[in-house]
Amino acid sequence: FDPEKITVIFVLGGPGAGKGTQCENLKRDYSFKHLSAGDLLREEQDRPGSQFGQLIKDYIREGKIVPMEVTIQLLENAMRAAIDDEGKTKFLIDGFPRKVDQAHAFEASVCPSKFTLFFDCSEEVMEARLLNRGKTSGRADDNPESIRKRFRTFVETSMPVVDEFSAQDRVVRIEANQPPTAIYDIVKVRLAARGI
Ligand code: UP5
Ligand code: MG
Repeated sequence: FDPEKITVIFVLGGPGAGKGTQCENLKRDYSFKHLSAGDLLREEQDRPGSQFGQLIKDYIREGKIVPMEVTIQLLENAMRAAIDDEGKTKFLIDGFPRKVDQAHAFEASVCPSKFTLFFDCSEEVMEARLLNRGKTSGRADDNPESIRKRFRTFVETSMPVVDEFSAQDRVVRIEANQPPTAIYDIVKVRLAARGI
């Protein structure tokens, strides 16, 4: 992908921080394409004949990170399919990269990111949101045990990605312990400051 034409913004944050919710707002109001790595993995899991179905299912339930070969291929395919005719496209890559080596691989082999939007939310608040969603979501990982594992993976493995980007001044951090509309108001201001 040509970084002159393609804009990639990573959207990170713990499980239930509100990544998907805010991406939908941005997709509605800006010309972003929203690609959720978790959604792409769940689609691949359910695709008849997928050789990765069982693997993805096991990893998601355990809150573990699916090998990046699978996720990067899914993201790359989805990006190719979503690119506009003239080639200029802005992507929100939601929930990826979740590991430092994934960040390096994606930026080297697919496209460098412009910056990362990081939704910073307390575990207490995220847990309440996920348990509430779990009543109706049907997601195999919205149960107390999987949530605990997801939090652990986030702290141990995914936060280092945010820390590394942060040290390079490539993170826009948003306080996410507040109602969705309040968060979104801040997001808009902070994006404008970055020329979006
Ligand atoms: N909600 C949202 N914002 C709110 C607010 N401000 N106030 C009150 N409620 C709010 O929101 C979660 C819930 O909270 C919803 O009910 C929402 O209405 C409410 P959502 O916007 O969905 O939060 P999000 O951060 O997107 O939470 P999600 O559960 O999707 O986060 P995860 O990061 O856990 O899930 P994801 O789908 O990205 O990944 C799932 C699994 O896939 C991972 O654990 C991993 O096993 C695997 N995976 C990989 O292996 N590799 C990848 O690259 C990506 C995923
Ligand atoms: Mg999500």
